[in-house]
Amino acid sequence: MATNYFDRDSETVSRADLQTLQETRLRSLLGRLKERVPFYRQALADTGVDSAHVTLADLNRLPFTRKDDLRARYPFGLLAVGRSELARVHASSGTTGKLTVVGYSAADLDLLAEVNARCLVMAGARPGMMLHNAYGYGLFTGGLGLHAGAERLGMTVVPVSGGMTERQVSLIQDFGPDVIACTPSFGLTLAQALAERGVAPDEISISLAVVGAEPWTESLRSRLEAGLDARASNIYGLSEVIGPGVSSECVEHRSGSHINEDHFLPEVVDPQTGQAVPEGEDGVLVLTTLTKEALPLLRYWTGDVASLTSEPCPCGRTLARMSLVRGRTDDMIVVRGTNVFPSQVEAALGKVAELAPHYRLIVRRDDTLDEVTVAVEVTPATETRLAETRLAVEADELRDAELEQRTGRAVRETVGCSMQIRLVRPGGLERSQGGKLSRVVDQRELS
Ligand code: DLL
Repeated sequence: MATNYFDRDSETVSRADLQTLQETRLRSLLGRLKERVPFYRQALADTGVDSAHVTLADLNRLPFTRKDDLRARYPFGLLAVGRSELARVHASSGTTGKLTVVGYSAADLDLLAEVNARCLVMAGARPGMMLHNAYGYGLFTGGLGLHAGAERLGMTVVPVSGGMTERQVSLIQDFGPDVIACTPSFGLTLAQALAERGVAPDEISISLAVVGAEPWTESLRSRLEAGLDARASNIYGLSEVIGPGVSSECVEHRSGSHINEDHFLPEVVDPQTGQAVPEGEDGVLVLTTLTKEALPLLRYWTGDVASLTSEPCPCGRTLARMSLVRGRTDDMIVVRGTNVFPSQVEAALGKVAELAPHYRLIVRRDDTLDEVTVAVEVTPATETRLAETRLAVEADELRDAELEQRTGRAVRETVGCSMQIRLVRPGGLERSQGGKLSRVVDQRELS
Protein backbone atom coordinates (compact mmCIF):
# COMPACT_ATOMS: atom_id res chain seq x y z
CA MET A 1 0.00 0.00 0.00
CA ALA A 2 1.27 3.46 -0.88
CA THR A 3 1.28 5.75 2.13
CA ASN A 4 -1.69 7.87 1.16
CA TYR A 5 -3.92 5.43 -0.66
CA PHE A 6 -5.34 2.01 0.02
CA ASP A 7 -5.68 1.30 -3.70
CA ARG A 8 -3.65 3.87 -5.62
CA ASP A 9 -4.67 2.63 -9.09
CA SER A 10 -8.40 2.85 -8.43
CA GLU A 11 -8.23 6.10 -6.49
CA THR A 12 -6.08 8.01 -8.96
CA VAL A 13 -7.39 6.52 -12.22
CA SER A 14 -7.77 9.02 -15.08
CA ARG A 15 -11.32 10.33 -15.53
CA ALA A 16 -11.40 8.86 -19.06
CA ASP A 17 -10.42 5.37 -17.87
CA LEU A 18 -12.88 5.65 -15.01
CA GLN A 19 -15.69 6.47 -17.41
CA THR A 20 -14.84 3.47 -19.59
CA LEU A 21 -14.84 1.22 -16.51
CA GLN A 22 -18.14 2.67 -15.28
CA GLU A 23 -19.80 2.10 -18.65
CA THR A 24 -18.56 -1.48 -18.88
CA ARG A 25 -19.84 -2.13 -15.37
CA LEU A 26 -23.15 -0.39 -16.06
CA ARG A 27 -23.78 -2.64 -19.07
CA SER A 28 -23.04 -5.73 -17.06
CA LEU A 29 -25.27 -4.45 -14.25
CA LEU A 30 -28.22 -3.89 -16.58
CA GLY A 31 -27.73 -7.37 -18.02
CA ARG A 32 -27.84 -8.91 -14.53
CA LEU A 33 -30.83 -6.85 -13.45
CA LYS A 34 -32.84 -7.88 -16.50
CA GLU A 35 -31.93 -11.49 -16.10
CA ARG A 36 -32.42 -11.84 -12.35
CA VAL A 37 -34.76 -9.22 -10.91
CA PRO A 38 -38.36 -9.19 -12.20
CA PHE A 39 -38.93 -5.64 -10.89
CA TYR A 40 -36.07 -4.31 -13.05
CA ARG A 41 -36.87 -6.54 -16.02
CA GLN A 42 -40.22 -4.79 -16.22
CA ALA A 43 -38.90 -1.30 -15.48
CA LEU A 44 -36.08 -1.58 -18.03
CA ALA A 45 -38.30 -3.01 -20.75
CA ASP A 46 -40.41 0.15 -20.50
CA THR A 47 -37.41 2.41 -21.22
CA GLY A 48 -36.32 0.86 -24.50
CA VAL A 49 -32.65 1.40 -23.56
CA ASP A 50 -30.24 -1.08 -25.18
CA SER A 51 -28.37 -2.47 -22.14
CA ALA A 52 -25.50 -3.83 -24.16
CA HIS A 53 -24.57 -0.42 -25.54
CA VAL A 54 -25.65 1.93 -22.78
CA THR A 55 -23.38 4.90 -22.01
CA LEU A 56 -23.36 7.38 -19.15
CA ALA A 57 -25.23 9.79 -21.41
CA ASP A 58 -28.21 7.39 -21.30
CA LEU A 59 -28.40 7.40 -17.52
CA ASN A 60 -31.28 9.86 -17.38
CA ARG A 61 -33.42 7.47 -19.44
CA LEU A 62 -33.11 4.76 -16.80
CA PRO A 63 -35.62 4.48 -13.96
CA PHE A 64 -34.95 5.57 -10.39
CA THR A 65 -35.25 3.12 -7.52
CA ARG A 66 -36.77 4.43 -4.30
CA LYS A 67 -36.93 3.23 -0.73
CA ASP A 68 -40.60 2.40 -1.24
CA ASP A 69 -39.64 -0.04 -4.02
CA LEU A 70 -37.56 -1.94 -1.47
CA ARG A 71 -40.22 -1.72 1.22
CA ALA A 72 -42.93 -2.94 -1.14
CA ARG A 73 -40.85 -6.07 -1.81
CA TYR A 74 -39.90 -6.61 1.83
CA PRO A 75 -37.81 -8.46 2.77
CA PHE A 76 -36.01 -10.10 -0.16
CA GLY A 77 -37.96 -9.21 -3.30
CA LEU A 78 -35.21 -7.24 -5.06
CA LEU A 79 -32.40 -9.74 -4.54
CA ALA A 80 -30.43 -10.74 -7.62
CA VAL A 81 -29.05 -13.91 -6.03
CA GLY A 82 -30.68 -16.93 -4.42
CA ARG A 83 -31.25 -16.80 -0.66
CA SER A 84 -28.61 -19.47 -0.12
CA GLU A 85 -25.98 -17.18 -1.66
CA LEU A 86 -26.52 -14.50 0.98
CA ALA A 87 -23.60 -14.29 3.35
CA ARG A 88 -25.20 -11.63 5.56
CA VAL A 89 -28.26 -9.48 6.00
CA HIS A 90 -28.34 -5.94 7.41
CA ALA A 91 -31.31 -3.63 7.80
CA SER A 92 -31.96 0.00 8.46
CA SER A 93 -34.79 1.13 10.63
CA GLY A 94 -36.91 3.89 9.22
CA THR A 95 -38.85 6.11 11.56
CA THR A 96 -42.04 4.71 10.07
CA GLY A 97 -43.00 1.45 8.44
CA LYS A 98 -40.98 -1.64 7.78
CA LEU A 99 -37.26 -2.16 7.95
CA THR A 100 -35.30 -1.77 4.74
CA VAL A 101 -33.48 -5.06 4.34
CA VAL A 102 -30.19 -5.40 2.48
CA GLY A 103 -28.46 -8.65 1.53
CA TYR A 104 -24.74 -9.23 0.91
CA SER A 105 -23.04 -12.00 -1.02
CA ALA A 106 -19.51 -13.00 -0.01
CA ALA A 107 -18.18 -10.70 -2.74
CA ASP A 108 -20.34 -7.83 -1.42
CA LEU A 109 -18.81 -8.26 2.05
CA ASP A 110 -15.42 -8.14 0.42
CA LEU A 111 -16.42 -4.86 -1.24
CA LEU A 112 -17.70 -3.50 2.10
CA ALA A 113 -14.27 -4.19 3.62
CA GLU A 114 -12.42 -2.75 0.61
CA VAL A 115 -14.27 0.57 0.43
CA ASN A 116 -14.11 1.07 4.17
CA ALA A 117 -10.37 0.39 4.16
CA ARG A 118 -10.05 3.08 1.47
CA CYS A 119 -12.09 5.51 3.56
CA LEU A 120 -10.06 4.85 6.69
CA VAL A 121 -6.84 5.61 4.81
CA MET A 122 -8.44 8.76 3.37
CA ALA A 123 -9.23 9.82 6.95
CA GLY A 124 -5.58 9.33 7.91
CA ALA A 125 -5.65 5.84 9.45
CA ARG A 126 -2.74 3.48 8.84
CA PRO A 127 -1.99 -0.21 9.45
CA GLY A 128 -1.01 -0.85 13.03
CA MET A 129 -3.11 1.98 14.45
CA MET A 130 -5.85 1.18 16.95
CA LEU A 131 -9.48 1.96 16.07
CA HIS A 132 -12.06 2.60 18.79
CA ASN A 133 -15.16 1.67 16.81
CA ALA A 134 -18.20 3.25 18.45
CA TYR A 135 -20.64 2.70 15.58
CA GLY A 136 -23.42 0.31 16.52
CA TYR A 137 -22.87 -3.39 15.75
CA GLY A 138 -25.88 -5.40 14.63
CA LEU A 139 -28.37 -4.87 11.85
CA PHE A 140 -26.99 -1.32 11.44
CA THR A 141 -24.13 -1.38 8.92
CA GLY A 142 -21.85 1.12 10.68
CA GLY A 143 -20.15 -1.11 13.27
CA LEU A 144 -19.46 -4.15 11.11
CA GLY A 145 -18.68 -2.03 8.04
CA LEU A 146 -15.92 0.01 9.67
CA HIS A 147 -14.79 -3.12 11.50
CA ALA A 148 -14.25 -4.99 8.24
CA GLY A 149 -12.44 -2.02 6.69
CA ALA A 150 -10.12 -1.64 9.66
CA GLU A 151 -9.24 -5.34 9.65
CA ARG A 152 -8.63 -5.22 5.91
CA LEU A 153 -6.28 -2.31 6.46
CA GLY A 154 -4.41 -4.08 9.23
CA MET A 155 -5.55 -1.97 12.16
CA THR A 156 -6.30 -3.19 15.69
CA VAL A 157 -10.05 -2.96 16.20
CA VAL A 158 -11.75 -2.33 19.52
CA PRO A 159 -15.37 -3.27 18.71
CA VAL A 160 -17.05 -1.16 21.39
CA SER A 161 -20.31 -0.43 19.53
CA GLY A 162 -22.56 2.44 20.61
CA GLY A 163 -23.84 3.55 24.03
CA MET A 164 -22.41 3.16 27.55
CA THR A 165 -20.56 6.44 27.44
CA GLU A 166 -18.80 6.05 30.79
CA ARG A 167 -17.37 2.69 29.81
CA GLN A 168 -16.18 4.09 26.50
CA VAL A 169 -14.39 6.92 28.26
CA SER A 170 -12.53 4.41 30.46
CA LEU A 171 -11.61 2.25 27.47
CA ILE A 172 -10.24 5.24 25.62
CA GLN A 173 -8.14 6.22 28.62
CA ASP A 174 -6.91 2.66 29.21
CA PHE A 175 -6.30 1.38 25.67
CA GLY A 176 -5.01 4.56 24.03
CA PRO A 177 -6.61 4.26 20.57
CA ASP A 178 -5.35 6.43 17.68
CA VAL A 179 -8.61 6.67 15.76
CA ILE A 180 -12.26 6.84 16.76
CA ALA A 181 -15.19 6.04 14.48
CA CYS A 182 -18.54 7.40 15.65
CA THR A 183 -21.52 9.58 14.84
CA PRO A 184 -20.93 13.32 15.35
CA SER A 185 -23.49 13.44 18.15
CA PHE A 186 -21.91 10.52 20.01
CA GLY A 187 -18.47 12.05 19.51
CA LEU A 188 -19.68 15.18 21.26
CA THR A 189 -21.28 13.17 24.03
CA LEU A 190 -17.93 11.47 24.60
CA ALA A 191 -16.09 14.78 24.52
CA GLN A 192 -18.48 16.14 27.16
CA ALA A 193 -18.07 13.05 29.32
CA LEU A 194 -14.29 13.42 29.14
CA ALA A 195 -14.54 17.07 30.11
CA GLU A 196 -16.79 16.17 33.06
CA ARG A 197 -14.14 13.76 34.28
CA GLY A 198 -11.61 16.56 34.13
CA VAL A 199 -9.72 14.94 31.25
CA ALA A 200 -8.26 17.57 28.91
CA PRO A 201 -8.68 16.81 25.18
CA ASP A 202 -4.91 16.56 24.66
CA GLU A 203 -4.63 13.98 27.44
CA ILE A 204 -6.31 11.34 25.29
CA SER A 205 -4.49 9.48 22.56
CA ILE A 206 -7.05 9.86 19.75
CA SER A 207 -5.78 12.01 16.88
CA LEU A 208 -8.24 11.10 14.10
CA ALA A 209 -12.00 10.74 13.96
CA VAL A 210 -14.04 9.03 11.23
CA VAL A 211 -17.40 10.69 11.57
CA GLY A 212 -20.70 10.13 9.77
CA ALA A 213 -24.04 8.32 9.64
CA GLU A 214 -25.96 11.55 10.25
CA PRO A 215 -25.77 15.10 8.88
CA TRP A 216 -23.28 17.43 10.50
CA THR A 217 -21.81 20.84 9.81
CA GLU A 218 -18.52 22.71 9.91
CA SER A 219 -19.45 24.31 13.23
CA LEU A 220 -20.07 20.89 14.71
CA ARG A 221 -16.75 19.73 13.30
CA SER A 222 -14.95 22.57 15.11
CA ARG A 223 -16.57 21.63 18.42
CA LEU A 224 -15.83 17.96 17.97
CA GLU A 225 -12.20 18.58 17.03
CA ALA A 226 -11.72 20.87 20.01
CA GLY A 227 -13.44 18.42 22.35
CA LEU A 228 -11.40 15.38 21.28
CA ASP A 229 -8.26 17.15 20.07
CA ALA A 230 -8.55 15.11 16.86
CA ARG A 231 -8.83 15.76 13.15
CA ALA A 232 -12.33 14.71 12.08
CA SER A 233 -13.16 13.56 8.54
CA ASN A 234 -16.56 12.81 7.10
CA ILE A 235 -17.57 9.30 6.05
CA TYR A 236 -20.82 8.82 4.18
CA GLY A 237 -22.87 5.83 3.15
CA LEU A 238 -26.23 4.13 3.34
CA SER A 239 -27.34 0.57 3.91
CA GLU A 240 -29.14 0.18 0.60
CA VAL A 241 -26.00 1.05 -1.38
CA ILE A 242 -23.40 -0.77 0.81
CA GLY A 243 -23.36 0.78 4.31
CA PRO A 244 -20.49 3.11 5.28
CA GLY A 245 -17.80 3.52 2.61
CA VAL A 246 -19.62 5.20 -0.26
CA SER A 247 -17.41 8.25 0.21
CA SER A 248 -15.00 9.89 2.58
CA GLU A 249 -13.03 13.10 2.96
CA CYS A 250 -9.27 13.01 2.54
CA VAL A 251 -7.77 14.20 5.78
CA GLU A 252 -5.38 16.55 3.97
CA HIS A 253 -8.02 18.76 2.36
CA ARG A 254 -11.43 17.83 3.66
CA SER A 255 -13.21 19.74 0.97
CA GLY A 256 -15.75 17.17 -0.10
CA SER A 257 -15.92 13.39 0.27
CA HIS A 258 -14.34 11.28 -2.48
CA ILE A 259 -16.92 8.86 -3.81
CA ASN A 260 -15.69 5.35 -4.58
CA GLU A 261 -16.96 5.90 -8.09
CA ASP A 262 -15.62 2.70 -9.57
CA HIS A 263 -18.30 0.96 -7.47
CA PHE A 264 -20.93 3.64 -6.84
CA LEU A 265 -21.93 5.84 -9.76
CA PRO A 266 -23.14 9.24 -8.49
CA GLU A 267 -25.58 11.75 -9.96
CA VAL A 268 -27.13 14.84 -8.42
CA VAL A 269 -30.63 15.63 -9.65
CA ASP A 270 -33.31 18.23 -9.11
CA PRO A 271 -35.71 16.87 -6.46
CA GLN A 272 -38.75 17.98 -8.44
CA THR A 273 -37.84 17.17 -12.05
CA GLY A 274 -35.31 14.36 -11.56
CA GLN A 275 -33.04 16.03 -14.14
CA ALA A 276 -29.29 16.36 -13.53
CA VAL A 277 -28.22 19.68 -11.99
CA PRO A 278 -24.89 21.33 -12.92
CA GLU A 279 -21.79 20.46 -10.90
CA GLY A 280 -21.55 22.47 -7.71
CA GLU A 281 -25.33 22.87 -7.36
CA ASP A 282 -27.33 21.19 -4.65
CA GLY A 283 -29.77 18.44 -5.50
CA VAL A 284 -30.64 14.90 -4.49
CA LEU A 285 -27.80 12.41 -4.58
CA VAL A 286 -28.64 9.36 -6.70
CA LEU A 287 -26.36 6.31 -6.65
CA THR A 288 -26.06 3.25 -8.87
CA THR A 289 -24.23 0.24 -7.47
CA LEU A 290 -21.95 -0.88 -10.30
CA THR A 291 -20.53 -4.04 -8.79
CA LYS A 292 -22.77 -5.27 -6.01
CA GLU A 293 -24.11 -8.80 -6.44
CA ALA A 294 -26.90 -9.54 -4.00
CA LEU A 295 -28.79 -6.24 -4.03
CA PRO A 296 -27.72 -4.22 -7.06
CA LEU A 297 -29.62 -0.94 -7.28
CA LEU A 298 -30.14 1.29 -10.27
CA ARG A 299 -30.27 5.05 -9.71
CA TYR A 300 -31.12 4.79 -6.03
CA TRP A 301 -32.78 7.97 -4.79
CA THR A 302 -30.92 8.58 -1.51
CA GLY A 303 -33.03 11.58 -0.48
CA ASP A 304 -29.78 13.23 0.69
CA VAL A 305 -29.14 16.75 -0.54
CA ALA A 306 -25.57 17.48 -1.63
CA SER A 307 -23.53 18.80 -4.56
CA LEU A 308 -20.81 17.13 -6.65
CA THR A 309 -17.49 18.25 -8.08
CA SER A 310 -15.05 16.38 -10.30
CA GLU A 311 -12.37 19.10 -10.01
CA PRO A 312 -8.97 17.55 -9.26
CA CYS A 313 -8.17 17.33 -5.54
CA PRO A 314 -4.67 18.20 -4.26
CA CYS A 315 -4.55 14.81 -2.50
CA GLY A 316 -4.12 13.22 -5.94
CA ARG A 317 -7.39 11.30 -5.96
CA THR A 318 -9.39 11.71 -9.14
CA LEU A 319 -12.60 10.40 -7.58
CA ALA A 320 -15.37 13.02 -7.61
CA ARG A 321 -16.26 14.67 -4.33
CA MET A 322 -19.64 15.29 -2.72
CA SER A 323 -20.27 18.13 -0.29
CA LEU A 324 -21.31 17.50 3.29
CA VAL A 325 -24.94 16.39 3.21
CA ARG A 326 -27.06 19.49 3.80
CA GLY A 327 -30.05 17.45 4.88
CA ARG A 328 -32.63 15.09 3.50
CA THR A 329 -35.36 16.11 1.11
CA ASP A 330 -37.82 14.57 3.52
CA ASP A 331 -36.30 16.70 6.34
CA MET A 332 -36.62 19.92 4.39
CA ILE A 333 -39.43 21.94 5.82
CA VAL A 334 -41.18 24.85 4.25
CA VAL A 335 -41.91 27.38 6.95
CA ARG A 336 -44.14 30.21 5.83
CA GLY A 337 -42.74 29.92 2.32
CA THR A 338 -39.05 29.59 3.26
CA ASN A 339 -37.21 26.31 2.61
CA VAL A 340 -35.42 25.31 5.79
CA PHE A 341 -32.90 22.52 6.30
CA PRO A 342 -32.09 21.45 9.84
CA SER A 343 -28.39 22.06 9.06
CA GLN A 344 -29.10 25.80 8.76
CA VAL A 345 -30.63 25.81 12.22
CA GLU A 346 -27.64 23.82 13.44
CA ALA A 347 -25.28 26.45 12.05
CA ALA A 348 -27.19 29.14 13.98
CA LEU A 349 -27.16 27.13 17.21
CA GLY A 350 -23.40 26.69 16.77
CA LYS A 351 -23.00 30.42 17.34
CA VAL A 352 -24.42 30.21 20.85
CA ALA A 353 -21.78 28.90 23.26
CA GLU A 354 -24.24 27.78 25.96
CA LEU A 355 -25.92 25.26 23.63
CA ALA A 356 -24.96 21.72 22.64
CA PRO A 357 -25.52 20.80 18.97
CA HIS A 358 -28.27 18.31 19.89
CA TYR A 359 -31.57 19.66 18.68
CA ARG A 360 -34.88 18.75 17.11
CA LEU A 361 -37.30 20.82 15.08
CA ILE A 362 -40.96 20.36 15.90
CA VAL A 363 -43.25 21.68 13.20
CA ARG A 364 -46.87 22.45 13.94
CA ARG A 365 -49.61 24.14 12.01
CA ASP A 366 -51.28 26.82 14.04
CA ASP A 367 -54.43 27.64 12.09
CA THR A 368 -52.84 28.19 8.68
CA LEU A 369 -49.38 29.28 9.82
CA ASP A 370 -46.50 26.87 10.29
CA GLU A 371 -44.86 27.21 13.69
CA VAL A 372 -41.48 25.68 14.38
CA THR A 373 -40.08 25.01 17.82
CA VAL A 374 -36.39 24.29 18.16
CA ALA A 375 -35.85 21.99 21.14
CA VAL A 376 -32.14 22.26 21.90
CA GLU A 377 -30.00 20.73 24.63
CA VAL A 378 -27.87 23.10 26.68
CA THR A 379 -24.30 22.20 27.69
CA PRO A 380 -23.80 20.64 31.14
CA ALA A 381 -22.15 23.88 32.31
CA THR A 382 -25.22 25.86 31.28
CA GLU A 383 -27.47 23.40 33.09
CA THR A 384 -25.43 23.84 36.26
CA ARG A 385 -25.58 27.61 35.94
CA LEU A 386 -29.34 27.58 35.39
CA ALA A 387 -29.85 25.24 38.34
CA GLU A 388 -27.79 27.54 40.57
CA THR A 389 -29.74 30.61 39.57
CA ARG A 390 -32.99 28.66 40.07
CA LEU A 391 -34.09 29.45 36.57
CA ALA A 392 -34.63 25.80 35.81
CA VAL A 393 -38.24 24.65 35.92
CA GLU A 394 -40.35 21.66 34.90
CA ALA A 395 -39.23 18.16 34.01
CA ASP A 396 -36.83 18.31 31.10
CA GLU A 397 -37.33 21.95 30.19
CA LEU A 398 -35.14 24.81 31.28
CA ARG A 399 -35.94 28.50 31.18
CA ASP A 400 -33.65 31.42 30.54
CA ALA A 401 -35.42 34.23 28.71
CA GLU A 402 -32.20 35.99 27.72
CA LEU A 403 -30.65 32.83 26.26
CA GLU A 404 -33.88 31.93 24.48
CA GLN A 405 -34.07 35.37 22.90
CA ARG A 406 -30.45 35.39 21.85
CA THR A 407 -30.83 31.92 20.30
CA GLY A 408 -34.04 32.96 18.56
CA ARG A 409 -32.24 35.94 17.08
CA ALA A 410 -29.34 33.77 15.81
CA VAL A 411 -31.85 31.41 14.16
CA ARG A 412 -33.79 34.24 12.55
CA GLU A 413 -30.65 35.87 11.19
CA THR A 414 -29.25 32.63 9.74
CA VAL A 415 -32.39 30.87 8.56
CA GLY A 416 -34.57 33.79 7.58
CA CYS A 417 -37.62 32.95 9.66
CA SER A 418 -38.44 32.95 13.35
CA MET A 419 -38.77 29.87 15.48
CA GLN A 420 -39.60 29.32 19.12
CA ILE A 421 -36.78 28.08 21.30
CA ARG A 422 -37.16 25.42 23.98
CA LEU A 423 -34.14 24.65 26.15
CA VAL A 424 -33.67 21.02 27.13
CA ARG A 425 -31.33 19.35 29.65
CA PRO A 426 -28.21 17.58 28.32
CA GLY A 427 -29.28 14.17 27.02
CA GLY A 428 -32.97 15.19 27.19
CA LEU A 429 -33.66 14.53 23.50
CA GLU A 430 -34.26 10.89 22.75
CA ARG A 431 -31.77 9.11 20.42
CA SER A 432 -32.78 6.29 18.10
CA GLN A 433 -30.90 3.22 16.84
CA GLY A 434 -27.19 3.76 16.11
CA GLY A 435 -27.22 6.91 18.28
CA LYS A 436 -28.87 8.93 15.52
CA LEU A 437 -31.06 11.83 16.48
CA SER A 438 -33.97 12.50 14.17
CA ARG A 439 -33.95 16.20 13.44
CA VAL A 440 -37.51 16.92 12.43
CA VAL A 441 -40.83 15.98 13.95
CA ASP A 442 -43.55 17.16 11.64
CA GLN A 443 -46.84 17.27 13.49
CA ARG A 444 -48.68 19.13 10.75
CA GLU A 445 -50.50 16.10 9.38
CA LEU A 446 -51.57 15.15 12.87
CA SER A 447 -53.09 18.45 13.92
O1 DLL B 1 -25.70 5.41 8.29
C1 DLL B 1 -24.19 4.03 7.04
C2 DLL B 1 -23.04 4.67 7.73
C3 DLL B 1 -22.52 4.12 8.88
C4 DLL B 1 -22.45 5.79 7.20
C5 DLL B 1 -21.44 4.68 9.50
C6 DLL B 1 -21.35 6.38 7.79
C7 DLL B 1 -20.84 5.82 8.93
P1 DLL B 1 -28.11 4.06 7.16
O2 DLL B 1 -28.41 3.72 8.59
O3 DLL B 1 -28.80 3.29 6.10
O4 DLL B 1 -26.58 3.87 6.88
O5 DLL B 1 -28.40 5.60 6.99
C8 DLL B 1 -28.12 6.23 5.78
O6 DLL B 1 -27.74 8.32 6.93
O7 DLL B 1 -28.99 8.33 3.60
C9 DLL B 1 -27.92 9.85 5.17
O8 DLL B 1 -29.19 10.47 5.30
C10 DLL B 1 -27.34 9.62 6.56
N1 DLL B 1 -25.88 9.70 6.53
C11 DLL B 1 -24.98 8.71 6.47
N2 DLL B 1 -23.72 9.21 6.50
C12 DLL B 1 -23.84 10.56 6.54
C13 DLL B 1 -22.93 11.65 6.57
C14 DLL B 1 -25.54 4.52 7.49
N3 DLL B 1 -21.61 11.47 6.59
C15 DLL B 1 -28.47 7.70 5.87
N4 DLL B 1 -23.44 12.89 6.56
C16 DLL B 1 -28.05 8.44 4.63
C17 DLL B 1 -24.76 13.10 6.54
C18 DLL B 1 -25.22 10.86 6.54
N5 DLL B 1 -25.67 12.13 6.54
